Amino acid sequence: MTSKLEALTQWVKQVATLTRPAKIHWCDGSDAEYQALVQQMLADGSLIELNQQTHPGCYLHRSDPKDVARVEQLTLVCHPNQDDAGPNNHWMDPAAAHAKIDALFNGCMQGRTLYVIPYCMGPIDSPLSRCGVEITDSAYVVANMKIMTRMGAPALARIEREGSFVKGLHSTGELDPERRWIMHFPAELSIKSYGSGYGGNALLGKKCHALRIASKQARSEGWLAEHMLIVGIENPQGQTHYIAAAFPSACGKTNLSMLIPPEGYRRGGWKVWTVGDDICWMHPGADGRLYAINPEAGFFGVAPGTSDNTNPNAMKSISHDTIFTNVAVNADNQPWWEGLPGTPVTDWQGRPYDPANGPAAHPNSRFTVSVRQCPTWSEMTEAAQGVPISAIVFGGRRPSLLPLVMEARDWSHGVLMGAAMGSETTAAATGAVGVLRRDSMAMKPFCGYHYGDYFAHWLSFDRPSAKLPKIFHVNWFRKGADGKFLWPGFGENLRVLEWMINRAEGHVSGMETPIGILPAAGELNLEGLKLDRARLDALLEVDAVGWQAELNAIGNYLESFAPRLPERLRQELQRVVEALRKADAKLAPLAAAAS
Ligand code: OXD
Ligand code: MN
Repeated sequence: MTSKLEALTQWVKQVATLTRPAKIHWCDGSDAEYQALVQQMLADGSLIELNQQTHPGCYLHRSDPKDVARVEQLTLVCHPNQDDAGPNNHWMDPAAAHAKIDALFNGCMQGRTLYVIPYCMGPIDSPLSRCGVEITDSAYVVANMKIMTRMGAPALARIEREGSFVKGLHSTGELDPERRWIMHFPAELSIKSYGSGYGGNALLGKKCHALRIASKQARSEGWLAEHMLIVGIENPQGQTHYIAAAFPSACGKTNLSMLIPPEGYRRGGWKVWTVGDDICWMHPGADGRLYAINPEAGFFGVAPGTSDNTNPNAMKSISHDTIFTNVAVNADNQPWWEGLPGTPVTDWQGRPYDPANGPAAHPNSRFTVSVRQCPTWSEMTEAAQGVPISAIVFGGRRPSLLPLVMEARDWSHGVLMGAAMGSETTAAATGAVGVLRRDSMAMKPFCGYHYGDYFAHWLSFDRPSAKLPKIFHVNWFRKGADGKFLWPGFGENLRVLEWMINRAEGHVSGMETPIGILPAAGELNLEGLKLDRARLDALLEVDAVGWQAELNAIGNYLESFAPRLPERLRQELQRVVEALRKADAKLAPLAAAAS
């Protein structure tokens, strides 16, 4: 088959000449095609059938044990000019990069099928959506792309109409970590990925296209491509506010996007609507507000820790028609991971479970499932114009210092809060876990260009005609002296989101502090929550001495983006430093008590 679009046909031919596949398959995205691929993978062992009585349509894929997470050191952004990549990216000269990776692609698909996957990121008829074509030799990638994107015939029709698309070339190669690269060429709107079958490295629509390439496109076209969930909060009056929230990988974006309101809120008529759990594209609308779409059609969620206690909606979503990767199984051949009741019998590598080998499920094991299977799925995920955003939230895992919630005084301060974000590392990327690292806007692994230019782009949205959302910073992970989390998290986070909405609507006034606006006494609804005064004080404490050190560290970090660090951000930091200096050396705990 060929395409009406000559550029696409030519590119597929060129790739086939280089990679020499046995067969070429153009994906139509149909259910029949998906089922045929599943049967083929069951036959060749790349998928294992799970218990079809308890989990109909669910399968397990075990990856190569050395191919289980994103690999940041092998992920390159190849701008013609190295300075444009910034210190936040690994860079290689585009010509050298092409030569290096094309040598690996040479003949790599011999005996394999080359799949052509046309896909659309975002609702198929939305002007905010963007299309791409991924070429891969992995049936597992095709099956995942079918769930994660709008893939197949309708996407191809749009690509042929528009004439432009992001080109992504992927081969699992030999899965040899020594022969692995994930390369981005933003100026050419292209991606080349070799040697990994792992989600973020191989499902090119996700991190590679929807974040690294799209962030660069967004900068030139005046929008934002962000590592954010999108959640709708409907109040008892039937009004829905949409919130976009950025957290680093494996910090609970999926849980927050589909949270279950606490009992009292549920009874009162509050509802939560899930639009997306990982990526958000935001465009200024004609009315000056920011409108967001979720470019994805599925969740590629972290399995461990997901349970009926932490995320019942995710559990319902993945009870059927789900691909699991690197989870364990129990005696009844059901998927199992740490945090679920029961015991595993076979670990993620297919060995009889032995605690001496570590966790039964890989800490970065995943589920791939359509967003439509989520009980809180919002019809607005299909809205061509997107949803208006009332609040932007930044957050990370911070065991100390950062309060439960604080609001930026204005947009510049909010951009500073995002730029200053830090979090303890997780298993979503290779490397040490639990180390504090700065991760501006949770985009450290995903911003396709220089962070200094990216901060300037964020600041540029602050125009006279703009009606921008308020910006907040949250920390669900603050710990007490006993080393335990102070805040219960999960569904209770709605209490904090309600405060944000009340702030956005002007119903509460908050309390100014040097670091931002915190909830004033009585403004957080704590009804029905067992949280004593001392814990609340600890959650909202502003430790001036600790903050001085923090602001110092933020300043040093931001200066690593000089000379491209916007002066406005430097001034904003200076303003906070001054405000803190004027405040008492050790502020009395700024408590907001429940009324
Ligand atoms: C993800 C990640 O897979 O951020 O979403 O690593
Ligand atoms: Mn992510």
